[in-house]
Amino acid sequence: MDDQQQTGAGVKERVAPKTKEPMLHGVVLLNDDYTPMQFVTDILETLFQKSPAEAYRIMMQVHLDGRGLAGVYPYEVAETKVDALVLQARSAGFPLQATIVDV
Ligand code: TYC
Repeated sequence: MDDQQQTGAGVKERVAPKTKEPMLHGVVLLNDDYTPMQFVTDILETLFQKSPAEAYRIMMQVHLDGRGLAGVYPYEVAETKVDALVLQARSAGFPLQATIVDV
């Protein structure tokens, strides 16, 4: 009949916002001695939507440092990117690898 009933048992009062950011995961490319530089930059442009300049920068970072961040996504998207990368690399006969990390 009044406010008392509206806030009674079974009504959970919300203290946190309803929506929550999904945890983000980084896709990290790994260096190897056989995958051509051009193949890596192509993958970064097509699969990770990088500009040609950014794709080249990331590829060179991986080449020189051993690893580099290709992109940051919700887990299932990151997983799908890695699967597509590995499939394309193996189809082309290259050992390119990527791993998923928490960010
Ligand atoms: N190191 C490779 C080469 O010299 C190029 C390369 C860059 C390979 C980045 C993998 O993730 C990679 N051809």
